[in-house]
Amino acid sequence: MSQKSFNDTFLRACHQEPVTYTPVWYMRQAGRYQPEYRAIRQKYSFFEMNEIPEVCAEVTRLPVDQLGVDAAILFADIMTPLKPIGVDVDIRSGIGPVISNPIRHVEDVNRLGKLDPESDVPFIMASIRQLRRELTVPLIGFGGAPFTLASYMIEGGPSKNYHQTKGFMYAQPEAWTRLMDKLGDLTISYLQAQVQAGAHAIQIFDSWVGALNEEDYRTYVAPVMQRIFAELKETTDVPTIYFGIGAGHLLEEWNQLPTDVLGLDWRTSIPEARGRGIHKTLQGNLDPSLLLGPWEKIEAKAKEILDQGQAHPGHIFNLGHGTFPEVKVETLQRLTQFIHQYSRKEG
Ligand code: 1CP
Repeated sequence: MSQKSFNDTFLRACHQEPVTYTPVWYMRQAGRYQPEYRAIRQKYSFFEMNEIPEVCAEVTRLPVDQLGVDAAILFADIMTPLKPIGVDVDIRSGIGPVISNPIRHVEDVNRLGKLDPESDVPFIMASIRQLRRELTVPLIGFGGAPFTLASYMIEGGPSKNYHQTKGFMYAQPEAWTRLMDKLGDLTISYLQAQVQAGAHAIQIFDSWVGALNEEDYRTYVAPVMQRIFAELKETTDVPTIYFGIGAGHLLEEWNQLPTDVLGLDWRTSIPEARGRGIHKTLQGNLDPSLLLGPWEKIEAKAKEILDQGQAHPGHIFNLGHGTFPEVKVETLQRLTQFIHQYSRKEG
């Protein structure tokens, strides 16, 4: 079918190897801004789309075919592996994950089961195997980090301030550690299974960990993240990416973790991160809201980010957070073309 050769530019950038242009993909590149996604979503619930490998693979491929991005990200959610361990989660349109049995006490933590990826989420493995055969760009597998998963499990849904999550962490530190350990085990086995099935890289989303200060991050979260990345390094040979929002103050902490790539949101510039001694590959960091602005402003900012990224080996262009329903497909198409063309000329 596909005669195109495999494009490994994204993987080369992860490893800080020379590239002929700056690779790009977009967080939430499969989603409601695409008419094709909306049409499929009308027929299925989120988890049905996720659990039928043909549909999952189709939605994963959509942005690669439509935008020309340099990597695909598996269509799933960070909540996907939590259902089989006893978390009653639903994804509601316009809201996100909603959990009917939130964690309140240590007994709720003890009740959580253990994930066996091959038997509990076989559809994820099947989707990855299918995509591995079809794609000509790398496939990114992913999972949520323990803090961010715990925030949904404790709050019962999206939150603005994470009071309940942090309250649980401060008030019940032993139960918190047990929860981090369980979610750490789950994350390791889930991500190892994705790599075994064929994922070329792994991104761990710690979207909400920026709610913690440095000291609390070090005490309550860094140990589990250290264990996850160290085990993945030891047992797999794929690059890993760590990403969070509003977490610029944690960069020095993140830099000590055995991960290859750090994702920046738009609040921390690439020169600032480099100036603070971050030498890993950086991924980011165009403010997704700018995609609603005039093309001239998008182009000027993209140029600036590309120039900053090329000043040091290892840059992957991305948004500072996920794209969203109001963004136009044409804007992302034009941006992708521009990134490829401009960075090639410069490079
Ligand atoms: O192309 C892709 O990126 C699709 C795969 C993907 C990924 C990587 C989805 C599908 N979700 C995610 C990760 C995810 N899910 C994160 C980490 C990245 C981020 O910060 O955005 C988080 C925090 C979630 C939780 C979640 N699921 C939210 C956010 C809620 C909040 O707290 O603000 C939402 C809205 C969802 C639902 C969801 N997941 C994915 C899609 C396309 C959607 C929209 C679902 C729909 O069609 O109704």
